[in-house]
Amino acid sequence: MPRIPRDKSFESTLALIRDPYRFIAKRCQRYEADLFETRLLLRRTICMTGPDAAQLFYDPSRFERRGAMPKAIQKTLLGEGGVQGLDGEAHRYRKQMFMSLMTPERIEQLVKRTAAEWQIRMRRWASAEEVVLYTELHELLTRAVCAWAGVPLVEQEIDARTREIAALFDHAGSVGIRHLWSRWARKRADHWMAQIIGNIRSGHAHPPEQTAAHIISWYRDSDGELLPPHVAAVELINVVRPTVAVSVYITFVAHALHEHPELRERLASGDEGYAECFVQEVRRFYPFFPAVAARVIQTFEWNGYRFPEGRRVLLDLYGTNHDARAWERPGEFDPERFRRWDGSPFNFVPQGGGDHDVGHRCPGEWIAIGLMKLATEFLTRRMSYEVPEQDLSITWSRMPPVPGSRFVIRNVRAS
Ligand code: HEM
Ligand code: MYR
Repeated sequence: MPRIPRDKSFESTLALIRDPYRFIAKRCQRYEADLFETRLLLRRTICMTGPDAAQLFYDPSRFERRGAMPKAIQKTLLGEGGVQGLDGEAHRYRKQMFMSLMTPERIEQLVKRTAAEWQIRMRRWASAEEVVLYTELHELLTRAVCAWAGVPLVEQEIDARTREIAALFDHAGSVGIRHLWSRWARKRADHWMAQIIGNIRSGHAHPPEQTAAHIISWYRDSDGELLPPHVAAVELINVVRPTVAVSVYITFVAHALHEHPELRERLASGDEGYAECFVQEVRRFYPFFPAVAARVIQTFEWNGYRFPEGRRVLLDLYGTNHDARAWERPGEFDPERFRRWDGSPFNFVPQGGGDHDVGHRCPGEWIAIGLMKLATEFLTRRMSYEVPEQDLSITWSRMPPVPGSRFVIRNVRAS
């Protein structure tokens, strides 16, 4: 039986933190295998990359999520008690709640609401000396998604709420003070959302029926009970937070347009098919969510390798999106490749892979794509701007790895 290659170092957590997006693929190349074993956060962990590994990882009979995510990520980014840590029937039941929010009509309404916020902010940007796009997008998206989701925002609180939501994804994957700020933001955000759920349940607030706030407040779980208030809060944040995190992808849209100005004309012509290919290539090309974690349910063999019960397994998302077995010239930014893409749920996994309903694949993909296309339209057709000299390099050790300058623009004009 072949043995899973073992990484030489005793504990690899530091190496992973230093280079979270390339850590797994680099070592797999070194060991000439799809997988290797190491110790991460003091636990033996099998790290895997590529489409075959993704297909294995997304077989729900092999892996469970219970207890797989590091506590530090649950105490910040994800929260505790949410859909991400559920398995089997309980997961499928809860997942339906999220999937029911993602109808084309509802997504169209979110896109429209977001377009209105772009219009308002664009006017403000026109009179500003310089605009930091990434941070501006946090507030723009917070306003849009809260309105859409039925989450009330008091005007005086918007700045603080925006910062809290952004801290959940912008500072979760860091160490030191930034990480502590993310933990504090999680406490504040959970408390805030639990209050909103309480107001709805007590009849003091009545968001429209189709909104996430209404649906989550009144959702009956697989046991027939309403979700405990803190769990409902975590799930409502699971809609708001990642929508604001689309600011990362939109910043990458702006980055890609800057790096490849020759694409602008084609995008500005309103070619829908090409815009779709462009945003898909942004999601493939840029690093964002590094890896997903699970645990082996019962010992099994795969390609002769032994996966023992309880072992933690990480699937490399960035590396899979750049795997040369699935992608020609993976390091080149080329939207056209999506005209030839085979549509496999295992080779293109920026937001996870496999099946949306049965597995843990992100239910927010259509929102991300919709908001990225809208941003492309604004940045190519509905406004003009200049990109001054700045540090646009991607900091590979940062999660998420937004450009150093956070993308500054100036001389913004509506067009
Ligand atoms: C799950 C990435 C946007 C809601 C996930 C997963 C990833 C991911 C990697 C885990 C997949 C897995 O465990 O196998 C992203 C990225 C986004 C994004 C990079 C871009 C900003 C969204 C949006 C929403 C959303 C807009 C909702 C409005 C969720 C939820 C889950 C999830 C609820 C848990 C699903 C489950 O456990 O079954 N996302 N996501 N995400 N995402 Fe997203
Ligand atoms: C969201 O769910 O809010 C959208 C994506 C946020 C990505 C933040 C990236 C840093 C988190 C590190 C996760 C490490 C998992 C092993």
